[in-house]
Amino acid sequence: MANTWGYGAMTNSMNDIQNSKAIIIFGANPAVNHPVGFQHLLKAKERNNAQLIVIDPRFTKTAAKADYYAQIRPGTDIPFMYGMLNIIFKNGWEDKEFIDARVYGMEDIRAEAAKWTPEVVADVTGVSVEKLIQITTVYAKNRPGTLIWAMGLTQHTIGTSNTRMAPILQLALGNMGKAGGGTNILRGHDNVQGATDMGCLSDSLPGYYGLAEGSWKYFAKSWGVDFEYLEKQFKDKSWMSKNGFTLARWWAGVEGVKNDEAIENAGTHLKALVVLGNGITSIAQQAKVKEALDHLDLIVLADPFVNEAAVLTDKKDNVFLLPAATQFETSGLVVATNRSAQWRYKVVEPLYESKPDQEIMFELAKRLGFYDLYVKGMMMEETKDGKLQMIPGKTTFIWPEDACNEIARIVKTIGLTGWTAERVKKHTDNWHMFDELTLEGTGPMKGEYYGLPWPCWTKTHSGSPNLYDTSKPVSMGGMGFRNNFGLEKDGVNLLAEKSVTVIGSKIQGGHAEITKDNIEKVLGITLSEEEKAMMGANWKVDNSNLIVQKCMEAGIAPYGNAKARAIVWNFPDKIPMHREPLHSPRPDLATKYPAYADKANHFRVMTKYISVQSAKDYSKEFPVNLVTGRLVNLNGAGVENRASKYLAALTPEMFISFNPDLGASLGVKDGDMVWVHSPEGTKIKVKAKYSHSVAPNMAFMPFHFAGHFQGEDRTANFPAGTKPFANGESANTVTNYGYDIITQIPETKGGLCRIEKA
Ligand SMILES: Nc1nc2c(c(=O)[nH]1)N[C@H]1C(S)=C(S)[C@@H](COP(=O)(O)OP(=O)(O)OC[C@H]3O[C@@H](n4cnc5c(=O)[nH]c(N)nc54)[C@H](O)[C@@H]3O)O[C@H]1N2
Ligand SMILES: Nc1nc2c(c(=O)[nH]1)N[C@H]1C(S)=C(S)[C@@H](COP(=O)(O)OP(=O)(O)OC[C@H]3O[C@@H](n4cnc5c(=O)[nH]c(N)nc54)[C@H](O)[C@@H]3O)O[C@H]1N2
Ligand SMILES: [Mo]
Repeated sequence: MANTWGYGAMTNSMNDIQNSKAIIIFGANPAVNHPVGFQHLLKAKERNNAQLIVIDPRFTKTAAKADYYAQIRPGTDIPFMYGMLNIIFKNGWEDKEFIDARVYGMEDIRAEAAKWTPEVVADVTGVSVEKLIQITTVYAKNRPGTLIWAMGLTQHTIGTSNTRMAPILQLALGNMGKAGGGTNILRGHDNVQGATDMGCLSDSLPGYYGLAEGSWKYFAKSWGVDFEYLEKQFKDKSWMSKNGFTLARWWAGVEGVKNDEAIENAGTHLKALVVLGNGITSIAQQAKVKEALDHLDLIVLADPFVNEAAVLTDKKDNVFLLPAATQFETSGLVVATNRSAQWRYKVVEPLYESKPDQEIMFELAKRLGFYDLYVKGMMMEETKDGKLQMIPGKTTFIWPEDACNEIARIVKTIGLTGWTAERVKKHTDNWHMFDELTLEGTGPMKGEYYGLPWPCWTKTHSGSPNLYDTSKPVSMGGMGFRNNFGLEKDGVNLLAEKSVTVIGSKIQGGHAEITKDNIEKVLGITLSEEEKAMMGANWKVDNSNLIVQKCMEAGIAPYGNAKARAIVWNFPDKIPMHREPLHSPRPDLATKYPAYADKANHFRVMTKYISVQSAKDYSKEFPVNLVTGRLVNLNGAGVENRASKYLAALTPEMFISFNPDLGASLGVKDGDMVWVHSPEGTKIKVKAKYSHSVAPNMAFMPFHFAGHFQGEDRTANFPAGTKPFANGESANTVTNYGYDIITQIPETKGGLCRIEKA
């Protein structure tokens, strides 16, 4: 998400969940996918008598530990949450004071919630009236409550709306900005938070700076590179600020791929694919992915294992496997799910001829002729007067320390200024000196929180363990909500009300984000001419750091103190609205809650919604609701683990699990081979596995397998000696078409399929 803070970042921490009185989980299965972190939830139950509530279409291992469980129909979490709000508002259980002082637009939410009576919700979600009332009552009466979500909410055409709805529920209950509360989004891969923060996204520069010209100019300056040089790398200037392709849809940009999905790519096509750290078979629409791979001029796969893209494609020339080193063979800063930094030390030198990723990228930059510019920023520093210079006497860089210091120097939006390599190493080395519950340090680490969770505003700042907590001074991680969307909207104040003062702040109530223009007025200070000369235009692009420094002196967060927005006026749905999945088992509801209008040029690709949904009643031919997800012994595309004899032995074959009742009606026995057909006309051959955890009209598949494609065993394509111990069809060959309207994440949870005995 381009404008994150709340979309993709955990507001509190796994540890802080031990402070919760209630834990509600929408679409996450931490017992399986975050088993180490799950221990904090179990401790919350044991020590705090926390009520654990799980909302999931499957009775998961997490659900097995829950006090309350609701078997929801995939893609109907918005109705479920509106149903909760309906009950909350009807009983006056909302936190009125919090809403009035800190939330914008709750009235519109209240009006929408009024439509979602428990009876309407029961019809749409499949969860009974009694269960909805019971869960809502338990959650509302046990505060603070934390709300956890993961891929069960995001992987839908309405994924973004889902991830807005959940914080709105928390805001209504006053559960934000508190220990034991918050929205705790369980991040996926190791360091995925760091990867997102660094802008591994096609719509933003690092640190969520976006792609506006001002952002490019700030980075050009901070990297010591001419803006004009960067501009020249694009076809014309306008392309600098346009989103690129996404991981989900790059295949549509390859020449020769048959599709009717118009692309907007400056009149050209993609010809080469370089992959560092993606399994490729984890992408939806594998038949399209394969077609694209076959049509590329060049494929480079840098991976410690054989990337199965090479097995999937029929392309014989210009496919290169580069041996990338693993995380154990390199070092650096990684970011945990709660925004904490940790240092990772190298365990062994890179084995054989493998190279760590940065060296592969350096070599590539050398061949492409921009290596000097690529590494220059690591040898620069800010001078006292807010200018930038090459560090005197420095002729080379030390990896990865200088890279971390460069990031700390430049990325101010999320407050990485305090993340110097030296400080982060000190935290990791002294991790035993931090409290498990509060993350606070003792002894030499006193006054800091473990891993300096961002925002870590200055080189001496404590880090911020719980976002939006006004009960702590800013110097110890306190802050209000961010002021990112102006001071008022249609005459309504967007800043926090007078009652919301961050402890120790010189300013009472809400205030704007701080710029060079407003700093004197907002902080009530007078700047010297010298200070004015060195100060950047606003806190995000202020190389002198003077704005942040003045804010710290005044006890305020530089990003302002505003209201959280329940209404996002620049999104297609201003408040979250229910829309049925494109392939819905309830066509009657698809008419009532239709998908979005088709969207041209969505990350450069025409993306279809209503035209797919309204084309026909898919549920007749494809009556089974399909959910995909994870297993504990396998990860992602799965090649890493299937290459381990012992992990592979736990699930030696790809399977589809469904209820014995469905099995009986299909005439399929446990262990039979079946064909799974998709509405796109693709099919996979997998083993049937009975399971009572899945509702009778549903099926579940893991997406960790590859090597087979639509019934064909392609594993002969593995170079000698590299074939994994377990191989099979990728679930993504039959996951249905559908992409989120904002992020373009594929709708891999909640499509339709038909199962037939093979
Ligand atoms: N062992 C293991 N651990 C992993 C991973 C792995 O591959 N293997 N992957 C890592 C990564 S990258 C990630 S992103 C995380 C993901 O972690 P999770 O999000 O926990 O993973 P999933 O199993 O994909 O989905 C979670 C649950 O969402 C449910 N669900 C599906 N549709 C819906 C819906 O519409 N509503 C609701 N309420 N629930 C729904 C599914 O039944 C499933 O139980 O796990 C990380 N941890
Ligand atoms: N149907 C369905 N599809 C899904 C999902 C789902 O729930 N259902 N979940 C989605 C989600 S949330 C995610 S995150 C993706 C995950 O899918 P992928 O991003 O494909 O995840 P991994 O399998 O972890 O892929 C990582 C690849 O990087 C390689 N690798 C490991 N370490 C290194 C390294 O240090 N350097 C380099 N260069 N390579 C390395 C591994 O060998 C592997 O090939 O799948 C997505 N796809
Ligand atoms: Mo993920």
